[in-house]
Amino acid sequence: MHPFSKIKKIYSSSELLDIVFHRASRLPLDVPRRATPIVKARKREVTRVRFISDNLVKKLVGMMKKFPNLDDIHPFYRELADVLVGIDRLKEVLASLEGAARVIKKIAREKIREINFSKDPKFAAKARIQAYARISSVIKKLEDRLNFLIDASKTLSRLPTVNTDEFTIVVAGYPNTGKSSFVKSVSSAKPEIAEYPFTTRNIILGHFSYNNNRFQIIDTPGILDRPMKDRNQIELQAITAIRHVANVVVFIIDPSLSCGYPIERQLDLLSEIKETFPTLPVVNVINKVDLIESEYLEEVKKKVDKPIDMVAIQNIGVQEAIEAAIKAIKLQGELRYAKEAAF
Ligand SMILES: Nc1nc2c(ncn2[C@@H]2O[C@H](COP(=O)(O)OP(=O)(O)O)[C@@H](O)[C@H]2O)c(=O)[nH]1
Ligand SMILES: [Mg+2]
Repeated sequence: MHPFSKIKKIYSSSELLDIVFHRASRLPLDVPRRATPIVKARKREVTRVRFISDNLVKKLVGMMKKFPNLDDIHPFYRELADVLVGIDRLKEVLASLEGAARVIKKIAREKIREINFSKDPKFAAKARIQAYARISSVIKKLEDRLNFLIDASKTLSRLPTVNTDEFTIVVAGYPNTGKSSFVKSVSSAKPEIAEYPFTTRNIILGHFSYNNNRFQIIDTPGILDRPMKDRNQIELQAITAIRHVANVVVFIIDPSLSCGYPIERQLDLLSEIKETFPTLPVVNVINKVDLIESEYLEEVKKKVDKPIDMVAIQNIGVQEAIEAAIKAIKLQGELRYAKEAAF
């Protein structure tokens, strides 16, 4: 579950009007048979106006209430929502639903009073028609905003469920270096596959426990596997969002060249990732060591800070990599704690 997973169906202006007015036209009216024509008319028209008003207000407020309070959601989701649909616009639109509900209530109140004071069935009907017209125009004015909300709700409800309470390990490295193999080998259950709106490829989320702590490991294809200069603004913001959940980055290097990227380019990406996440520890892992000569491995290891050897597909070095990541998270936490305590 994530902050936008409860969003209900958003109705367009015309859907709202169609549903509510259609139902109003079929309302059962239990007016005493012997009542005078004006008493019958008042009762009939008041019932209709009240029905229209109550139902539209209920639908508008209902749609709005299913959205989370945008000031309370986790920064990861706020950042994503901001890139995807714009937080300010979303706030404005949600507030306008509430505003419209208030206006509709006011119109209904006024017109119901007019109906109750009318002396002639014709005037009662006229007041009801005026109420319908004014209420419809309030709903029609919401058209663009509701259409925006329909698109926004589709996009936001599909966001991946990232558990913002678990410690989070983010896996980075060029394509085919073994990131997914690593995530699979670490996770207790089958990793979840979720859409991430910035790439055509899905992100992969694994979970595991270590010393009674819950950890989550995220593989983000298309996000942290390419030089920053090749990215557009939206992708950069997608990276920023990741920063809000990440506690440590595990960077995977494939020295065997079977991934298709020369080692120098992989090391450049590593530097870039360190610059992008200046406050995060980065654990360096050299994967596919089964495919290379030991002399070459030693040469590569000289270029990398505290490298860990791994053969992800044989589960060799995976535990060491995870322990290094957890140790880095712990150290980071202690440093932060020490810094806070110093003040
Ligand atoms: N020989 C060898 N192959 C590996 C190792 N790790 C991954 N592979 C293979 O490398 C390819 C790419 O791995 P994958 O995990 O999909 O890489 P990703 O694109 O970074 O997620 C796959 O064919 C894996 O089976 C390893 O340690 N040794
Ligand atoms: Mg992969």
